Amino acid sequence: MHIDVVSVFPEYFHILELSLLGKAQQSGLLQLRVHNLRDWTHDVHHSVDDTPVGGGAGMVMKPETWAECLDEVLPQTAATSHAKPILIFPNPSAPLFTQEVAQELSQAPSIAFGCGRYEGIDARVADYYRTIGMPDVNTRCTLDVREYSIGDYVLNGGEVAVCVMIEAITRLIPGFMGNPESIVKESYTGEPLLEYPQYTRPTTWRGISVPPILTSGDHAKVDRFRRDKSLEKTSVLRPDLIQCLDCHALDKADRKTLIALGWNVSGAHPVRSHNTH
Ligand code: 6GU
Repeated sequence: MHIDVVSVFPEYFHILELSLLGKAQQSGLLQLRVHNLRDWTHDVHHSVDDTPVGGGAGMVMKPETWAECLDEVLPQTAATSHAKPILIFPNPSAPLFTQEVAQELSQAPSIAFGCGRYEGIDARVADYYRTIGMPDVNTRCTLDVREYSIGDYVLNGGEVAVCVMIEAITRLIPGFMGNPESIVKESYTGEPLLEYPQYTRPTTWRGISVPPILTSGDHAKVDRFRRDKSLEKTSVLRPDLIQCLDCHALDKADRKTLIALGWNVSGAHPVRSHNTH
């Protein structure tokens, strides 16, 4: 996968050289290029922002600098594939970036990210690349322009959000993980349940023992125990995820556990029964 990132703080992306992401870059599985937006400024102060038209607090990133930069960077992003290039702007006022989105984007041959700072980028930039696309006559095509938020809180800029997105996307590229099985059972892949608690040796530590079933050697019982712990944990911490489960996809034991946790499972999706707190 080829990833281009544009930011006024390219240093933020040094963390992507660590651990598995660093290895993926060394092996060529991932090609990451980070561009400094200020390289496309022409004034002595390398200014990239201006006051908002219509008034208000803060600064807005100027469209000219972004466009000069993207006109040069995007054809490089697109060069590696015939697919419609994807351009993503992190934005706290956008749809949520979910595991499903990460899964879809992990199939893309190339992605570009444009990190806004301050009050964001002039809104015409995303609109322009969505409707008019890239300028080069040979590569002229519209882009798949998207905006995503990583959660309901505000960060100072898009850099950290883009690091999060890149990590979530690239670890799903086939061959990225040493052990691809560890992805299969994770929270949010497939059925959206939180993961059961994990333990390692010693089986008793500071007087606290691991649940004895886990050392029984009975794999069916271990699987059931873990499944029940997942359901229990999700019911307490993320009841919204339980409400999304498909009751018809639940086995008998799942239903029994959910009923005991205070859910009615006779409809299409679980609903809270009245006999609970
Ligand atoms: Cl994508 N950007 C910023 N600045 N803040 C955020 C965010 C993105 N997602 C959540 N908060």
